[in-house]
Amino acid sequence: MRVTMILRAWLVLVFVGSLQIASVQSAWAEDGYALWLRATPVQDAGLRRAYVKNIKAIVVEGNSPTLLAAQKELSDGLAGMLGRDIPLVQDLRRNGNLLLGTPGASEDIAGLDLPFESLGDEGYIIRALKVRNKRTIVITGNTDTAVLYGSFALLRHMQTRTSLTDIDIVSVPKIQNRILNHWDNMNQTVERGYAGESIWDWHKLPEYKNARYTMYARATASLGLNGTLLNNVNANAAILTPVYLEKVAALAEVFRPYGIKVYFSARFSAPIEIGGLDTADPLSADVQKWWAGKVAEIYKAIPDFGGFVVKANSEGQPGPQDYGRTHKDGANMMAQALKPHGGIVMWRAFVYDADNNEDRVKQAYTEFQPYDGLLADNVSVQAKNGPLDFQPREPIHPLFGALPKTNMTLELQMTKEYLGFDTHLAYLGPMYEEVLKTDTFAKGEGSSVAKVIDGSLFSPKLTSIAGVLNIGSDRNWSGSTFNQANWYVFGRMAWDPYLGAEDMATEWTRQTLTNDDKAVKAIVKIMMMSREAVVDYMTPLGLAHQMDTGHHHGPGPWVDNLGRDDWNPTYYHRADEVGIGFDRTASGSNAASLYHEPLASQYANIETVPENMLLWFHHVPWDYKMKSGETLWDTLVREYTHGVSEITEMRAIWAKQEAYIDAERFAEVSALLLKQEREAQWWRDASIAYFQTISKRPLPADVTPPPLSLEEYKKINWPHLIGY
Ligand code: BDP
Repeated sequence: MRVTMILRAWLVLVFVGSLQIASVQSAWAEDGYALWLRATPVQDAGLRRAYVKNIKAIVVEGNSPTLLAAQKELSDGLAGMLGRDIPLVQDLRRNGNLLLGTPGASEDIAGLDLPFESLGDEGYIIRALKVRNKRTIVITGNTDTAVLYGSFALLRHMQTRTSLTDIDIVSVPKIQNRILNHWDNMNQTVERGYAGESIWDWHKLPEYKNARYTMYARATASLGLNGTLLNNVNANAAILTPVYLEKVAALAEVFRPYGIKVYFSARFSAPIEIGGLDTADPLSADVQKWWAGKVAEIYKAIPDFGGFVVKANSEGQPGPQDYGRTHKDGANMMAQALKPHGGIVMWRAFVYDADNNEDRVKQAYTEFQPYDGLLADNVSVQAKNGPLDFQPREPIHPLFGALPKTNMTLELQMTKEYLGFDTHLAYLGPMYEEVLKTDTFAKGEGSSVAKVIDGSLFSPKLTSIAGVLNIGSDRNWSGSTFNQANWYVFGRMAWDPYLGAEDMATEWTRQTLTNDDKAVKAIVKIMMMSREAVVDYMTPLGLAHQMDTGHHHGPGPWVDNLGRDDWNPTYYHRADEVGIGFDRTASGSNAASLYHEPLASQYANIETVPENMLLWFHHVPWDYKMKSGETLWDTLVREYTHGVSEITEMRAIWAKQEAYIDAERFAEVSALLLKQEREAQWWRDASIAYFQTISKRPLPADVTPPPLSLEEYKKINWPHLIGY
């Protein structure tokens, strides 16, 4: 009896002690480095007891590096959450087992009645059941990588404090290639990067592998992403040289256990720059031979290499058109080199030409649509979500739904080049959801972009999604706490493009910030308001590309002197004494006609176009009556103003969360929201000051006028910004 009491007291001490260690550790770690992989102690005693009852021991059937990684995630995560070590055992205990493995390696698992045939290579099952009559939670799939994904999913389940009793999850990725795109230069700067330097320390590789690489792989795999493009699409051919291949091989070794393949941006003129040829013409036999040899060399160093992304004949990059050839010729030539090794080419559709006067948002369609059915089956056309360039809001790219016989990759941007860099809080989940849910009507109603991308609409051979990442050497990875949520939501939606933005915000908040129900609700509210607020104070009602030159920080609607017409904000807003907006109907560029019906007519008709895209498609008189009954001019002013007041409200909501958030991140977010409010005000004031000189109309009576003159706003400039 006494022995039992002493034992109990000791256990309590150990438990409390480990909780304290865990919280000291987490207090130390709350600088954001741990991302959403924080396994903090479960405070609810009942839930904790239930977890402990369900998981008393871990059994791993197999010893591959991937399974060891899965086991380590579970051991560390469970210890953090439950305050005790969960032993790793060889055999199933009486009850409360966590059993990991594939049916190929485990007889016990092979004997279970589970739907393995529906899982493919990466899908997983987590199910509470009896194995040899012992209560067990099994995490399984057809490959060790699938088991790793399932392990992360179980931890996510517990980090969001969901019950494990009767857990039954079957999850299969809907898109095959789920790829992060780094726009990282070889000198460690990052194009459009606002979170420090590139995390790839090329100088120290291959000898020194920074611990960050493993952490990066863990975070990436925890979301189910399976590829990473290491270098900027404005590519340097150096990455294809032996010195760098050795460095990349070292990175690939770190990533391999986590199921992550590496990809390169391949510079089209590499045969000249590093190959000693005098041409990069895709139809030249020498060029073809060079690429075939180069690809073989890459696969020798990195046997599971994923393939190339190519930005060609766009913004000054070399490409097949330099030799009178086409994108099709270029893409198919590279595809041929990769084909014997199982590699793929993602050929970017972000093309527009200095000598082409066609509306920029039509050019990619004009270039690529005629190639439908003519591209090799290991080529995928990679198009940005909208036809212009990652603006706060754009309609979908008309190529989605226009290439039924072509593989397509959707490219999203996590780095907020046009949405306030690292400082403005703009959760992009709602934008991604808006894009994915948009109906292309390519095969009648119900032909969403998600269905184009996941292959369920046209059954392409490859399905892919890419996201331009927002991380760097900053301790918190993304330059700000909330920017981490964009990496998170991209990854989760890449796995399943039908997931909801709000659910993902909730998941992220619970894992990253707090599990207090009220605080979670408040924080998710802020997140869900944020992107629309940015749209309102930067580019309301379908305006686009109003950012200042080059760096894209702050307003520049007056800019009209750049080298190309379609780099100027004035080209996009077209404000004159009559009205504002870009006529993309039949009387203008007719870009609306590139969409399938009924979308084309809906956009082309000023009465039916969604108001949030009005000025994208129409040149609208200042006095046009909006649905609210107010004029366009008054509405425009109100939208800008509303954007600012949304940030004020977000700040007020955040201020009330102090008790639930660690001091470091609370202070950081508070400070950045203040900066955002000031900059939103600047955006609003400068934009109104400028457009009023053209509309020549008074502001609505209840609206505060901008405090400075237009000339003063024009003088604000930022000569030392990073990221471009
Ligand atoms: C634009 C960026 C530029 C990129 C380009 C691209 O301003 O830095 O190189 O997109 O996607 O948004 O190629």
